[in-house]
Amino acid sequence: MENCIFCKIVQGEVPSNKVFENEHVVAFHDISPQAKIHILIIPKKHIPTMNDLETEDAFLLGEIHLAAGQIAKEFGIHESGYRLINNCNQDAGQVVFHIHYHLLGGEKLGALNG
Ligand code: IU
Repeated sequence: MENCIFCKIVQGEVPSNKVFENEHVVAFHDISPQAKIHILIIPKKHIPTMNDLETEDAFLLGEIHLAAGQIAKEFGIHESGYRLINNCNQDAGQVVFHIHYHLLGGEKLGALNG
């Protein structure tokens, strides 16, 4: 998609600090980390939000989870623990409308309910 920053990262038109890539998925360090380890995992396909997923895209969620597990292992946090979060639309704080999952870890994370 023409004006999507994450599509540009996928295409290599915008630089990123990539930690994982395969046929369907790319992962890179978040530019504004909210935890010691904060990595974004995205499908290469442009899908704006979770609401826009089609049945044919379902396997991408599996790819993202598999990538998350592999990345967590590489960063040595698969045993200590980590969080995988998707923000969908404004109330959740989504600002980039190319579906992405935040992998957060490397420290004790706060409870979701505060
Ligand atoms: P959100 O779920 O849409 O709120 O998350 C967007 C994230 O993308 C946010 O954590 C930003 O720091 C991050 N990000 C990035 O890593 N690189 C970019 O070029 C842009 C945003 I724009």
